[in-house]
This record gives sequence, C-alpha cells and structure tokens, in this order.
Amino acid sequence: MYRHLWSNGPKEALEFAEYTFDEHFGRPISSYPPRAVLWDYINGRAEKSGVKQFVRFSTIVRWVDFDESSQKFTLTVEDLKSGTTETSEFDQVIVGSGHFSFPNVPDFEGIETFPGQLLHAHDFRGAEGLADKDVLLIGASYSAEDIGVQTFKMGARSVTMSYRSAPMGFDWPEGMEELPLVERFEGSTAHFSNGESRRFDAVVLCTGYLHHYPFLPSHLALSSPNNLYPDTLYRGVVSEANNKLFYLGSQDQWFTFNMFDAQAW
Ligand code: NA7
Repeated sequence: MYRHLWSNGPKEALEFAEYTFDEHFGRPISSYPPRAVLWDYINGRAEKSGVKQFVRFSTIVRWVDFDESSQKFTLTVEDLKSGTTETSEFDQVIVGSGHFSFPNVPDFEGIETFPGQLLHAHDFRGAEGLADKDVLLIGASYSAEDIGVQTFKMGARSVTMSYRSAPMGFDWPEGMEELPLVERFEGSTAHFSNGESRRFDAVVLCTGYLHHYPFLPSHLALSSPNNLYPDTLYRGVVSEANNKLFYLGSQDQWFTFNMFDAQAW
C-alpha cells in the first residue's frame, strides 16, 4: 500500500450493510477516500462488532494438514513475538489471506542488466524518487494507471505504459503514452514490439499478483489466474478438493467489502 493510494471504487459501492460511512464519520464524506480513511472505516466496524477479541494477531500460519481419518485440520502456527510454534486442531478452515500480495514478476530479455531502478508495484511506496525521470510501467490495469498518473503528477519527465493485450486508451496528457509490449532491454533502452524504442531511468512492473498459499499442501491450495470465477471453488467459496475448506475473496475484486460479506454469510 503506497502513501498516496486512493480507493479506485466509489465508497457508496463499498459500504458495509450494517455499518455505514455516515455512521462511522458522523457526516458525509467524499466518494473516493484515501487509504487511511478507508482503513479507519474498516477498523471502526471491527471495533464496534468486538471481533478483535477473537483474532490472534502477530501469529502466522505456517502449515495446514488435513487428516482423512479424523477429518480434522491441524494448523501449525508461529507466535511472531515469542518465536514459539504450536499446533491446534480445527474442523473447518477459511482462507482469507487475499491474493494481491505475491507479485507476478515476468521475465524480459535483458532486464537483468537494466542499469536503472527496477521494482514491482508491490514494492512501490511513493513517486518522489521518480521526479525528473523517464519511467516505464509494464501492465495496463489498475496499478499501471494509478502509479503512472501519480508518478507523472509528482514530476516524472515522461511516463510510458506498456501493454500486453490492449491499451487502456485514456486521453493521456502530453508526456504520458502507451506502447505495446516490451520485447527486450538493451542497457537502459527498451525495445517495443511495434519497433519503437525508448531510454528509461526506472521500470515499474505493474504486472499483477499470483495466488500464493505457502501454508497449504498443493492439492488444497487454490491455483487460478486472477479472474471472477476461479476454477475448483463451488459457488466461488467451497474448495472442491475438501468441502471443509473455504476461500473468501479469492475472485478479482470490484465491490470488495460487500462481496466478502456475502461470501461470509
Ligand atoms: P491486474 O489487474 O491483475 O493487472 C495486471 C496487468 O499486468 C494486466 O494489464 C496484465 O496484462 C499485465 N501483465 C501480466 N503479466 C504480464 C506480462 N507477462 N507481460 C506484460 N503484461 C503483463 O493487477 P493490478 O496490480 O493492476 O491490480 C490489482 C488490483 O486489481 C487490486 O488491487 C484490486 O483493486 C483489483 P493483460 O491485460 O492480462 O494482458
């Protein structure tokens, strides 16, 4: 989550059914709140419901095993404060760890010798360091659009966005442009599939995320591209590999909070 991240969906379409924005803030607020405001709202609902007393914070699930004979899961968890590991048994497991945190890092010929700054959107924290630079973003979705516009606003000399399937096609200001996919890098020069080339100081891979469940054996771990109906999930929630295992929010997201709630209900 970068400093100047803003909600890209109107808050009216994200509102929790039983805890409104008006209730939380005590007055109307704008439709596209910055991340700190959205966090405050989510946290307010958690405080009001008292759910936090049931959550073990600073505890990471290291492994989940299912025993066919007892029909129970054994979870191995590590307390990150004490460094101790313990196991406990559960009848059912709900995976709600999200799928927008493990970066998809595609390879491009020559990128390993690109002399400038190279990072994935996951590690982007702010555009201050990209002022006066020629910046290339690879990808044509939410991250490329948002980080590209922000980088340009904050003083980048030029912003180029490279697409694989289709351009975003917005009416970009002078200094921003879209080009087809990068074919290879040669030093600080990127060559694009339409034959054009440009020199860059920095590259940001806005190439999305991978489903990644390192705490699950592979036959239980959801394997899917980022789409609206991941295969092998009955009604988008119940694992077909084990009907005591559930996934919440594993779809591509539009109306996130409402969808998480509907799935939980
Ligand atoms: P997205 O929405 O999953 O988009 C990933 C983009 O990266 C998309 O344009 C892909 O192109 C592109 N991509 C993926 N692999 C490659 C390769 N190998 N080469 C070129 N381009 C590639 O991820 P975002 O981070 O933008 O958004 C995440 C948000 O989605 C999340 O925060 C929620 O708000 C919802 P494609 O169009 O598939 O050809």
